[in-house]
Amino acid sequence: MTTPALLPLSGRRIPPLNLGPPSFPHHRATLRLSEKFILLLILSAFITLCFGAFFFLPDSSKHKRFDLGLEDVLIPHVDASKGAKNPGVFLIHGPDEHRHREEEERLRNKIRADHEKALEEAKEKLKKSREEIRAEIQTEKNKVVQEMKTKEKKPLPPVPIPNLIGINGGDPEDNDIRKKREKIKEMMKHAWDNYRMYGWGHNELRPIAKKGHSTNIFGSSQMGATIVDALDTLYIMGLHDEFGDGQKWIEENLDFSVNSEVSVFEVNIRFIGGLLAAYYLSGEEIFKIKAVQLAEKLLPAFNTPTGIPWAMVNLKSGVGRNWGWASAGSSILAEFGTLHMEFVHLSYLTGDPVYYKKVMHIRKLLQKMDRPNGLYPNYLNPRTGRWGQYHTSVGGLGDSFYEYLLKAWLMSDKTDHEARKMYDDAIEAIEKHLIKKSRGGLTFIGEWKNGHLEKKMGHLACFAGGMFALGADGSRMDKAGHYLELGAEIARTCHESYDRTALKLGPESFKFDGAVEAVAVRQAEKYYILRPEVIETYWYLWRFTHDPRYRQWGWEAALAIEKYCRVSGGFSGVKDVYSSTPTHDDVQQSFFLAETLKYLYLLFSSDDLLPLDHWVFNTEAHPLPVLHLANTTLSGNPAVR
Ligand code: DMJ
Repeated sequence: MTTPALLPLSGRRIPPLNLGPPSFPHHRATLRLSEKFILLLILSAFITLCFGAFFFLPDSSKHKRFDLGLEDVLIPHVDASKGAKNPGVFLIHGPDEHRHREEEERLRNKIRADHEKALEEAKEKLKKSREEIRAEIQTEKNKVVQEMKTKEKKPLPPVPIPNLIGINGGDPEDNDIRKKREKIKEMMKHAWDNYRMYGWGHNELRPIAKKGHSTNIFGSSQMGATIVDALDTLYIMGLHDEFGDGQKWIEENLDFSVNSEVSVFEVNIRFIGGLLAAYYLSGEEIFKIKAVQLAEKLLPAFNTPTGIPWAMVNLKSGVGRNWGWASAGSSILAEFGTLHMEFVHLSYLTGDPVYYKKVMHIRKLLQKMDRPNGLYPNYLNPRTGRWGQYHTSVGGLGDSFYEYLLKAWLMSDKTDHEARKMYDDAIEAIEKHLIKKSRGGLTFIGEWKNGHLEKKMGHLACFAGGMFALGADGSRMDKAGHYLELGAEIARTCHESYDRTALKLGPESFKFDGAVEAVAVRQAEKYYILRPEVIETYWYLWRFTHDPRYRQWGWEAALAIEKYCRVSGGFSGVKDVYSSTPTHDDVQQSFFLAETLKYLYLLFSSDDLLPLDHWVFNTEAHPLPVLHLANTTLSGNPAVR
């Protein structure tokens, strides 16, 4: 059989190809790379796949339903049922064997016939004109778009929702504290209203230029980062009209099918975390749906040889890559290690184990690796699975990895012992190698770089005071008192870093070097960009000790922000905290609304607002409920609010 010469579909010529499968007359045909050829290839691949798949069909007894129960999501399935010692081996004898053979033969014949039919159809297709094929492709495309739209509208399956405790109220009894809380709420309104007025839909706000702002972490499109990040703060403050405006914008505008390369970590903690928290607090399905849509777009980032995700992913193409500045093409510990909370909740809410599996894979891989001095280096190459530079930090690049080990345990109602063990081991190594006392008696966390300790602590590392306090209960050898004390010491050091400046706001990082203690030395380290970590630590320490100093320190910080960072168009970071005449950086960071103002508000609220035995805050301060086994309602029942 000879194939007639094909009309060229494009101007580019390709060499002749041998298209003859063994069961067909051998023939050669000269083709151009065209849609026809691609179609034929796809069809042949599909048929081969079907044929092969038959021989790999798993035995139905091994099928395992992915239940929505907590155990199913949080604990990998072990099917110990049916008593088979070796479930992979099946021996069939006698008449059964004969029937089995006949059945196999029948199926083989059917597959062969289907195969030949499909090839006939493919040949038919090749006879069509270019226009006809184009029209068919267009119809197919429309069908896919239509299917996707229907899928978007389809509600997710109902799941047991944890009882939600303490999502409203928190009114303090003390009049003075109540006024302080009101002041923080007013600051939130100022930040939000100005963003609403000048930056609506943009990722962030330039409060002085009074226009939108963005950075590369959010990619090139307007994703309304401030809206998503601020939602839960608005909700707990009782700013329901503002919350409603945000919800409307999300419903009508938040679209993830954009050709934009975003940071997987930032999008996870701010967007997925923010949407999930907004869903749990308000019960509005749209937030859950958007969170899941976005999570699906992040999944291609995990397509690396090791399963350690790329730092960035293009939301449209799914192509991932790492930051150019990261050591030897590495992914960053604090980035790939800060996905667990959100991903477990995604599996919990959707019933789809894919998210859970991705983060558990990362955990297992990390467990197997050697750690120099028991410390986790900040860089890991996703192609080779080897550490990059030996640099360990509890501040930038490392921080929230440790935080998420502890919070994975808390979020599982303290049942994820593996996470707790990893946290305890890591903290012991950190205490041994990185935590020191300065000459003046300040406890600080240094950074380990190529075999020596750099006596420098970043503002970011100040969150660890709160983490040590949060992890005190449940610590090894009942060292709860020790860790609470350690948390308090870190809080004091970070307060000193604020107190030793002209503006009473902390620098980006500070040194402990001879006479220099808790002070920034380099000009490039003197800025304050509305970061939350120090106030976060005050809040945790307040909850665990009720020592009034933490409210006092928090109030000092709030007043300093009000005095030096507030401008008519919102709040701005400052470039030098040691200069009494501050220069603004003209950026209102989304985390200022998500974290800094939320922690301040909670600091001046009573403890029954978002109690810590029911809620775990993600690293962007978005509260997610503890998945209590005994505290779930039946599937489909509305959450108790
Ligand atoms: C926030 O986006 C998160 O807290 C993150 O973990 C690191 N720090 C910034 C704010 O400083």
